[in-house]
Amino acid sequence: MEENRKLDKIIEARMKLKERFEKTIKSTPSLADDQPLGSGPANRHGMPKLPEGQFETQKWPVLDLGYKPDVSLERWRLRLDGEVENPVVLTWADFLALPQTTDVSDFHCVTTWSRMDVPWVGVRLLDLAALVQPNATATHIMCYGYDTYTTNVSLEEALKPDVLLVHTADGQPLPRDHGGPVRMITPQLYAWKGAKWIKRIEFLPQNKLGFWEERGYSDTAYPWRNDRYS
Ligand SMILES: Nc1nc2c(c(=O)[nH]1)N[C@H]1C(S)=C(S)[C@@H](COP(=O)(O)O)O[C@H]1N2
Ligand SMILES: [Mo]
Repeated sequence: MEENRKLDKIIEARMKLKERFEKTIKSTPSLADDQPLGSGPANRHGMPKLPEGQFETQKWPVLDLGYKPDVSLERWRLRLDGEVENPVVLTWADFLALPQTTDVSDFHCVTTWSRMDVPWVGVRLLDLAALVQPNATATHIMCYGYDTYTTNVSLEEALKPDVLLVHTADGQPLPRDHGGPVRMITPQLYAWKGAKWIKRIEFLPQNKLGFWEERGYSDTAYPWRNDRYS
């Protein structure tokens, strides 16, 4: 069946990508730091649940550039391009037809609040990358929001299984305030690395700074290193 072959191809491409980045992923700070900064029991990656300088909140504050784009599902598109074999533009139906991942993870904002154990549903960045097949020359991604926001992420961080493009949070469609219809989440990095209202992911042959990274935020953004500003 056509659908099965498509899925097999995604899985095969995903395994290849995983292999290519396995070593660098394993040595990234959020997995390999032997002296991570923070407190509380270990999270599922062995890091203290509450990173240094953070406090837990039950609320979910809203932070953005002040402009919240209103993107209908009919108009919504996600472009994946740049250093890839197979650039695509996905419609909402295309996006929902990709393998869906359910996960629970923590959300650490650089302004010091952490929202714990958020249930999410969405598509792994890894599965999107498997679909477009990054060239061997690709090292980073630049994510673009419908509001003109940009943020860059290295591929060894972006391809971790926790990194999702989510359309559902707390069992509800992702609210527009928080980046709905779809935003990215990066549980192992400060939350500004996850673009709300995401519309494009460009694979890059070298690093390039995004909106906040250009304005003095850390390029790497590791919560357990208190790595906030550069
Ligand atoms: N498109 C877009 N994404 C964005 C931002 C933004 O201004 N525009 N702000 C970032 C910052 S600084 C933070 S802390 C988080 C906040 O997400 P929240 O409003 O859902 O809490 O989104 C990040 N993603
Ligand atoms: Mo932020």
